[in-house]
Amino acid sequence: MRICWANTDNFDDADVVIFGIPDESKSHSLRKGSSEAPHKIREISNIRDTYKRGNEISKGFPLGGVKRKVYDQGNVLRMEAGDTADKIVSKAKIPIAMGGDHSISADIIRSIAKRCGPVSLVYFDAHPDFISSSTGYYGSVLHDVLPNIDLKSSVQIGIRTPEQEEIDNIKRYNLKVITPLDVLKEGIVKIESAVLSKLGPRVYVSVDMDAIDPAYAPGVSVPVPLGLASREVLYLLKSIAKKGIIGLDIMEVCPSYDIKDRTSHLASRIIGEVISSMDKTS
Ligand SMILES: [Mn+2]
Repeated sequence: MRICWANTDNFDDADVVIFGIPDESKSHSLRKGSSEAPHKIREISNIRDTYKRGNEISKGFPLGGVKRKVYDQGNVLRMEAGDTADKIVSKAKIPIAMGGDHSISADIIRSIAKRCGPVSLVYFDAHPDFISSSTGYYGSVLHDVLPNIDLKSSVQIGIRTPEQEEIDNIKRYNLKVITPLDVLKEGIVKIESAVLSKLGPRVYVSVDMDAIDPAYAPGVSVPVPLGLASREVLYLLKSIAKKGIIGLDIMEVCPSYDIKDRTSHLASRIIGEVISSMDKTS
């Protein structure tokens, strides 16, 4: 099954290539099931983001439409994620990866940075994932990719439950962090300009769905209350996508803990909206 935004069966024709990584082996969460996310997001996108009249099936597009050519190449193994992203970027296409646990992002970022140079990382997450005393898992992503990102032009958004070690690392590396309360206080337009003005020429966006409040996204591996509203994340994502991104991932959806598939539906819509905004006009 392909995600409903897919509109070409030909990799070579595509501007955007979507792939899934159904793997949660580097998660420490007691809530198992993020490996089910790629399948569930595709399934829900075909059920909820489409409308049926008799035998006719029509998609519920973002208002700007989806003009880019989108190819869904199916799922790959964790060990193939880096090479898959590299192959897509090497053909000047934009990869969109669906996890799986968040540590997969490290493989993708490493491989894109190797080809294109250090990236400006926009990291939506409730957790900084900036543990350095342990590596190669979903809590150490930031530390694992330090050589592959341009810290000065990187930012974390949605952070609200750092461990002491992570607070120390944020200070030590002078990483820009925007909390949900910052967004509330400053307002989304001010936050938008702060983020956009920070970014360099190569922007990679990683979305841990737990950045969003569990009221909107209950089906995640490590939920934390007091998060961002889904529209705040969407507003920033669309704005960053308009400026231009080199790649995107959507991680940590956990369908087995979801309520009526609303988190998978949200992930599907976010993917459609981001692709729509790549055209700069919508
Ligand atoms: Mn994370």
